[in-house]
Amino acid sequence: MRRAARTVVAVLATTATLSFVAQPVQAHPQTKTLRSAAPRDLRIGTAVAGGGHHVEHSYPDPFTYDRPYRKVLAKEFNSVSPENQMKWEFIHPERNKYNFGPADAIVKFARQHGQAVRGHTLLWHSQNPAWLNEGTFTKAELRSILKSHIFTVVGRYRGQIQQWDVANEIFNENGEYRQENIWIRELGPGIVADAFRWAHQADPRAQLFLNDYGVEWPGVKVDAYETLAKELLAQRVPLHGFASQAHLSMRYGAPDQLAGVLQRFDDLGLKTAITELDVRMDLPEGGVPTAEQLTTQASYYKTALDACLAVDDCNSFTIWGFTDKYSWVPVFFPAEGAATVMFEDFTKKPAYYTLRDTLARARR
Ligand code: 9MR
Repeated sequence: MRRAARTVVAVLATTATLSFVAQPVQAHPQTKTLRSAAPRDLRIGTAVAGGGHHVEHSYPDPFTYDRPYRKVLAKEFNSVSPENQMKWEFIHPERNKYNFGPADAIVKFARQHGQAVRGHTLLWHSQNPAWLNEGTFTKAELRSILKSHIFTVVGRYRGQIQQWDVANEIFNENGEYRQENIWIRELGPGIVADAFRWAHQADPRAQLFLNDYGVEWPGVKVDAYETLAKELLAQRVPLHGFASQAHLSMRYGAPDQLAGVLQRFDDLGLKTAITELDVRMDLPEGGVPTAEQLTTQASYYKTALDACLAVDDCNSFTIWGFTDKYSWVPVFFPAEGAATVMFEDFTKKPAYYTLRDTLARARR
């Protein structure tokens, strides 16, 4: 379908050139924002800043209190992913206590602004609460804790979450199950299938995903996911998608093999998605990226978007925050930064315009 759209654009462009159309000024009148430029079958998303590293900063919760931020969030995106607000340590801080307020607010905002929500995440090794990490539980108890968490959280937002990252980062760089994942270590890898089954029972309409970083190029990690996906599908486990987070660094080159990776999962009948794209760079002294760096960054963003556009069932393209003001990158990679598509004052970088133009061209 997207191929057909490109043909139409080409034909129109030819016609316009030949007949010298009087008012060519608004070549893409629909291209004012990312969401309005995008093909109708592609959601354009962002992480919604809050929790996690933001807690260490002196600013108040960005999603709740930064009005200009909220305005851009509503205007530019038609999908949102809670950056931390649905993670275990945030939403389930004590064994018998859930903290739904912040996640509820995001889901409500999304409803008001015609946005889909990507739920993140249910089974992960990181950002688990102390009561879970440090508790002493039997295997049966752990299993029932996970099951009841999934039924409670997925059930609460039943019908309101388009895609759930059910299993996040379950393999290490060698393609082995991560032993620091409490669920896998204590209950064995079979727990992954159960998590998908429980999430599906709790919300039969949500699309259920495997999600990871370091899968932008072929290698043992991608192989591990492909093998797992085949196994789960053969067992009729409700797995619907595979997602590449795509946290990129200009140190390691453009994601020029991403389309091929996504295609392998599309070939299995799965949906694919880009879920956490950002492109960090080594900042010069003074912290301001050079024009050349911004151009290279834009080209990486475009390569990632092109990969998604090239694959039939890649219907969700999410960047991990849209402004450097709140990016996680400088906190975790002190020498690097400027990873998002807008500067701290929300002015747009070349990466923003490149994404918008590429979306507009791909739109039917
Ligand atoms: O952006 C998130 C940041 O606020 C948290 O402090 C951090 C802690 O692990 O997690 C960040 O988000 C991660 C996401 O949930 C999973 N993939 C990697 C992301 C960047 O670390």
